Amino acid sequence: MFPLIIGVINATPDSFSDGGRFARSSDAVAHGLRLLDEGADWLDVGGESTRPGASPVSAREELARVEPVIRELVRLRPGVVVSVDTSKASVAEAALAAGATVVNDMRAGADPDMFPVVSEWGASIVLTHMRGEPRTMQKNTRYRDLKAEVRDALIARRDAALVAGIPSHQILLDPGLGFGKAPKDNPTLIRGLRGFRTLGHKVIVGASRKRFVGELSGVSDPAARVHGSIGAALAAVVHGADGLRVHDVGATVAALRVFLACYGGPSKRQTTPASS
Ligand code: HH2
Repeated sequence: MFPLIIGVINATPDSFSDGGRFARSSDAVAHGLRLLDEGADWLDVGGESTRPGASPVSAREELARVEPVIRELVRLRPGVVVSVDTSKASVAEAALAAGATVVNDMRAGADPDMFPVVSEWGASIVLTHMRGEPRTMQKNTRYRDLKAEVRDALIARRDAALVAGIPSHQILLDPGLGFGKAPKDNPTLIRGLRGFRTLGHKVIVGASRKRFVGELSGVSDPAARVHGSIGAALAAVVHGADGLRVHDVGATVAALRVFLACYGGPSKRQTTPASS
């Protein structure tokens, strides 16, 4: 199945892979339009970097970065699926009011107001596994049983989201590559994606430009990790990913078209997450 392609827009000054390139909202919007034209099904707009060691930003600052970008993208491309990459319920709520329909929450509802906001707005949510906080998450990357622990943590957050009234089909799961994981853990999680799918939700994955891709491919500049990122993306699709969060949309879509035609299997497109 052709996966959902989620194009990344980092409206931040400090993201690890493209920090500062789209800090001006007009640049972020132009980038988003380009990603749609290249084949993105959905755009993920973030205003706070979650790279290891990143410092938190205030809700006010985060919102000032993402809201105008979301509003303008929705105005220019009515019906576009936009997620807001945030862990703050207040930012999520304002982004939903601006036209986003999905919340991509790396902290999986740690803010006690997050699930109620998502439920009230009838939005979808991506629940990602992250151990600890971006500033410290790479300090303890030891797991007794990596796949089981990630799965159990996702089940716990999924159950909490269901209790808060978010419908099951509006919950997506993500094992959180690079978030509190040792380099060797990321390929293991990609190989284990089918195990997460058995939980009954779409599973998305973000390998794009990450450090483990750089280490495996020997490319230190994150922006030059496109080839390695595509390698991870193709493996993720083979192992059952429903969606790929990527920076290099055009290159990934082209690689997938060829790969899926040659590899075989259905090439039907995935459907984007619903909002009620
Ligand atoms: N990775 C990043 C940010 N958001 N969301 C999901 N669901 N899954 C991911 O793997 C994921 C994510 C980190 O990448 P990026 O946005 O490029 O960098 P930064 O956090 O420095 O802005």
